[in-house]
Amino acid sequence: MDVKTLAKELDEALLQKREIAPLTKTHGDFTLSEAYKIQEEGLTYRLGRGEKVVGYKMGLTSAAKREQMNLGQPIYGYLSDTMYVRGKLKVAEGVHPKIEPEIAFITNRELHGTITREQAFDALESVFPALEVLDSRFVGFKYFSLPDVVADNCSSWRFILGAPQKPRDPGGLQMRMSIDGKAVQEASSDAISGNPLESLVQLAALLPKPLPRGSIVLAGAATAAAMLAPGMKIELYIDELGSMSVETE
Ligand code: OOG
Ligand code: MG
Repeated sequence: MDVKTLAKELDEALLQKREIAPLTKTHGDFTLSEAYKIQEEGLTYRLGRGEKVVGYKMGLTSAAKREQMNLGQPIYGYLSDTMYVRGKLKVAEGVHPKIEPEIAFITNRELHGTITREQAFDALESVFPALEVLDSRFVGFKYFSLPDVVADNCSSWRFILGAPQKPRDPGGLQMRMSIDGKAVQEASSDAISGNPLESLVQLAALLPKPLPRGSIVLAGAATAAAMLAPGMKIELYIDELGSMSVETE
């Protein structure tokens, strides 16, 4: 298993909008820590193209997501400035994108290592309703292993933030995602590890280096993701945090 070869294969698939077989199928098994090395190597290509890291995403923090992907533990990936969508979401720029309801934070201090939920709360600069758009590089977006997903930056592709809200406990909030006016997914924010603040606790513990102040953090989806097509309007309503929407083309 060569970290550079695998990272290059994923990066080319990303640039060419091409599906590839799961890396563990073509190159044999590798460990989760090797997978994070592939993820990091992949990031160097993107930094070389001028992208900047603006934060991190947590994934598989809800039982609904772990069941949808048949994978078992929370993982993280990076978010770059070019992944942040402010206008319409262009579905054709991806392979088979899916959207999911999340809560996001911006942090007001550096975080690293073991922190409590209270310390995570004190580190909130703002809280947002957020949508993550996933797009796996792997065929059919399924039947891959945890190391495959982590190497592929945890399927992260685009994200959208609603209006920033003052720091508040993000637990116990009802979340509803609708597509073209029809509710497609609904859950309490507690579906995210019991409280979305736990995602910040988990990220600080998992990251090998400090999480910088001012980072955007996606807490992970509260429900399974929904397939996207051009011409859709996706809305997310979260109690106390308000509504946001994005249109696809
Ligand atoms: C892995 C990424 C999971 C989440 O919010 O749970 C994720 C995947 O579903 O491909 O982003
Ligand atoms: Mg997600």
